[in-house]
Amino acid sequence: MTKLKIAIQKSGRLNEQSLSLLRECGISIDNGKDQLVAQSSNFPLEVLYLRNSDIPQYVDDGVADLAIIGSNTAHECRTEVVKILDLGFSRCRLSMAVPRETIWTGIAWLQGKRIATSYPNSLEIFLKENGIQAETHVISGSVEIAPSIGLADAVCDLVSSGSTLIKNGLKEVYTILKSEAILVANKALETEKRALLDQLIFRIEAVLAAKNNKYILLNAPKDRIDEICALIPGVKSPTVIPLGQEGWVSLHSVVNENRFWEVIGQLKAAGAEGILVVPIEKMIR
Ligand code: PRT
Repeated sequence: MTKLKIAIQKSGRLNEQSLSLLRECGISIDNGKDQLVAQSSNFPLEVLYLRNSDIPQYVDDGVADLAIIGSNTAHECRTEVVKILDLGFSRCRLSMAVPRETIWTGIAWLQGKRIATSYPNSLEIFLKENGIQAETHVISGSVEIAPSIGLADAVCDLVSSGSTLIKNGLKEVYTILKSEAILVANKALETEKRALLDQLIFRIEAVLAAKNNKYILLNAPKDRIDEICALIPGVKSPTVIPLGQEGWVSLHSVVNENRFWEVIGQLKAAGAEGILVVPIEKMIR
């Protein structure tokens, strides 16, 4: 039987949320501790647990058909993997940071400087695009200490909360790229695997759409229905159900998480009452 092989980080920041996404897609994985390969009992899927930085090469070589990696890793590794979907977790950015007391005058400040990084390819692309000649020092970990030990004038590193930079007396001065977890695939999947991938994409999209939307129920005066429906048009159109009380209806719809607070204010102003907001488990458009 044809199976898809998906590579997931063995341990680290991406591991837990990658597995939890598969679980939310209804895929059970026999997850024996310290296993390098695990099987799904209810979907033709094999999980390969690998180091994050090795994953793009395995996908490029076809050892794995798919993978979940940070988009920064895809950018850093010079491989030809195909991005399938943004997954919306493990958000971070690759940034330039300099000692706090530095008077940063813009990218040109980097001219002739020493920059420490674990991401030399991404840094090289950035420097080239901006016509900067600088000396790159490749360090595999704790890049943030490089300026304080006199190894570099600046660092190019991943930042999420920014607290590591602050603790090390650095300030973030320029974002080179933004990153989040993505699903990638080998560029030449055979037809049967492509069909399995389509099934997986369908499930992931349903999970992501549910996370990004809320089910909303409210009571509205009958004469304000059009105004309120225009605020929460939903997937096709809202459901309108008459209430026992004359002149009122109950209105059900779906609202995007990003617009939620803005819309609630507008709904109240339009006369909506008794607003209930409920999470959605899966959403298929
Ligand atoms: O060993 P292996 O190759 O498997 O792992 P790795 O060292 O590449 O991975 P890991 O687990 O550190 O990171 C995996 C992925 O998580 C990265 O490729 C990013 O896509 C994503 N990610 C998200 C991050 C961060 N946020 C992050 N903050 N990766 C690293 N960091 C580090 C950063 O390097 C710095 O040391 O966290 C520190 C900064 O964090 P803040 O919160 O203090 O700003």
